[in-house]
Amino acid sequence: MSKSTFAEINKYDKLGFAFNGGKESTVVFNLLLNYGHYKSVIYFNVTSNHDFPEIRLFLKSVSKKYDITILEYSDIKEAIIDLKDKYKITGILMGCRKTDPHCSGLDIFSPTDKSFPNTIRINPIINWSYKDVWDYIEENNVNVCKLYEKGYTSIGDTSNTFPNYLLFEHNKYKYAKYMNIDEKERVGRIKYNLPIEVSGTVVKGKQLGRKLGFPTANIICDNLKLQYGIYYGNCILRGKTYLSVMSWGENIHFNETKRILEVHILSKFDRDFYGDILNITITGYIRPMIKFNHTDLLIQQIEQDIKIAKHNSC
Ligand code: ADP
Ligand code: RBF
Ligand code: MG
Repeated sequence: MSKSTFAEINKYDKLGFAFNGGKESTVVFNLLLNYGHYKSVIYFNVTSNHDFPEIRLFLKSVSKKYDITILEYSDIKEAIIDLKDKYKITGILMGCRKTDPHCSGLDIFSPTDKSFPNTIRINPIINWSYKDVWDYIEENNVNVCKLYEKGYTSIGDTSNTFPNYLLFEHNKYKYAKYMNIDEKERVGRIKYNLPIEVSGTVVKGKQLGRKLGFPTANIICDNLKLQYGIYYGNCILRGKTYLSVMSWGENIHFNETKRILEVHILSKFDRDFYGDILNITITGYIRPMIKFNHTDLLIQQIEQDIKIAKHNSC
């Protein structure tokens, strides 16, 4: 991104700006303040019932500080139609980067896809890396949403976005800019929305969980719509509710190919409870399933998962 890019952008008569309060749109807003005509832009955001309160607060504070109005829509296509119709916009500024889903083919100026109302998407930071974004934020003292201080590296909404487990150290999350593996930016985001409730009977397995130090109640649930990974939540056993960590999928560390839900309850029990029913509510996501180089590393990571579950659920 250079000044000359903004010279091109400034030729557009009336621009919309998809300002969602995430780090990229905040950087584009800052570029607009420095090089563009921010007062003549039409700001909008596509909101949902699951928006983070921190994002709402952040957008409110920006709109107050810079005296801008941010229009709210519930659907992006509806938004484009309305902005074209009412405000005669000829393009939309966005904070997309190539590493975002469906964005690898985009350039700084790209028309909308055939399935969208026709306009030009303008992506000033399309070629920036995760590190580029944080370097800019730091160099320009840009104020970003508080969620980035709580371990989030990429933000969707409360049903599908969790802190990045790679930032969890010494029982707390580090600031987002300290996550230094660009490809792991979206590791806290999932495809299906939480919470999810699932019930099942505890079945017997190879009894390996207890050898690792983490007995897991195994539940067969073939129709669980959830991406494989490590989660936390509550489970009710014989009328009592317990905090639990769970793994869902194939235990690739042990070359297993059968998918299974395993629940490790964070409480000690005197005896087994095979045959009992567990009512499970999965409330949070921790990380993907991993094949480690050594089983000791799996054990260490499970200890860390438990700390994350306790930290995130209080
Ligand atoms: P399996 O391979 O049969 O699942 P595990 O070694 O994983 O064997 O042990 C799980 C069993 O241990 C559970 O089915 C349950 O009956 C019992 N158990 C005891 N304490 C716990 C706990 N804290 N969390 C889950 N299961 C536990
Ligand atoms: N299995 C894996 O193959 N990879 C993992 O990263 C992994 N993480 C787990 C994290 C937690 C919190 C729990 C409870 C289990 C995890 N498992 C994982 C499943 C583990 O392999 C399984 O519980 C044992 O093999 C006993 O069945
Ligand atoms: Mg088990």
